[in-house]
Amino acid sequence: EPVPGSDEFDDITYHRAVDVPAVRIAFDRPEVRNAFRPGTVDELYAALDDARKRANVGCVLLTGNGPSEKDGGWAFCSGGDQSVRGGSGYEYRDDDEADASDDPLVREAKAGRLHILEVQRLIRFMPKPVVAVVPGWAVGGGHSLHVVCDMTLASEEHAKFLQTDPDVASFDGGFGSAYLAKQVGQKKAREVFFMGKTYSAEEAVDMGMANEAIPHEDLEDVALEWADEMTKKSPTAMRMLKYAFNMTDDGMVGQQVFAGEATRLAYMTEEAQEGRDAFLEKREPRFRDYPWHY
Ligand code: 1HA
Repeated sequence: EPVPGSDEFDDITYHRAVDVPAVRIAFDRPEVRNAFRPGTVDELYAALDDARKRANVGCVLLTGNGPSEKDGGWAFCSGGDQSVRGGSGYEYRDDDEADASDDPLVREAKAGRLHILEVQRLIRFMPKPVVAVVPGWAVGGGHSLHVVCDMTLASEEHAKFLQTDPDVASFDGGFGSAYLAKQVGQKKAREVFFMGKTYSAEEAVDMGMANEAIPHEDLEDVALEWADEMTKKSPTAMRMLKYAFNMTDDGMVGQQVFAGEATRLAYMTEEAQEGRDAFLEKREPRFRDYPWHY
């Protein structure tokens, strides 16, 4: 069922599963293979952030609606909308208020955006699994999005994985390429970017960048089954595992995110509460009452 308020979205749809504590967020521009413009990215960020904050959501399914009414083609996402790409990024074309502003900084602020990278970070750091459900093309910045998701399920018949970044003079030098190399190995990742070949669902699975190729008509049902399975597990264990998987690749930020969860757990102990109580009661903490565990 639609999440309340989601009818305000133009470029995405946002639904909550009925029997599973999961949500489905979908690009909804099938006529352009679900390319994203700045407004799409804003909406995607808002929906993902909403899902992040909901304690009754344990899994996010990220997908693309389809097929295209024009030609029946399916897509997960074809990356940045090249028709609104300006001198320095992807531009809002309907920001009349900014256009009319006397303040050059306000006019400038509507210029090019590359804020899909903020969406990538949100997916990376949110404490629950995000699954890319790929019903068709995953291309350019859309390919990078599937790479950063925790897992990828792909339509056996229609999924196609392609990196066009250097064809359009763009480059995702972060998760899209370097993290891809962790998944498929350096030689193969360089092939993906340097050769721009198209890979099927089965090839993506063999390479290690997708989890399973699934018959197209079953794709959404299987994605829900995966969400059902994952959301039966311990939320704390799942969160710690996601951050543990991330940590070695994310440097000090990875350590910070993982350690933040450790701190949260530590706050739940009596020992931590004694620290708080001692401060509030203006007395020495009685930490000698607590064991040095081994
Ligand atoms: O790399 C980054 C970034 C890196 C760092 C930081 C930020 C980043 C942000 C974005 C990106 C990028 O995404 S760069 C890469 C941008 N994307 C592309 O280069 C993909 C362009 N599209 C295609 O190569 C092909 O359209 C396709 C392989 C996805 C599908 O081919 P197909 O099935 O033959 O369909 P096609 O006829 O080409 O497309 C259907 C319609 O969708 C066309 O419109 P129509 O002629 O019907 O009016 C087509 O123009 C439109 N379309 C497809 N993709 C895009 C698009 N329109 C705008 N932007 C698109 N990305």
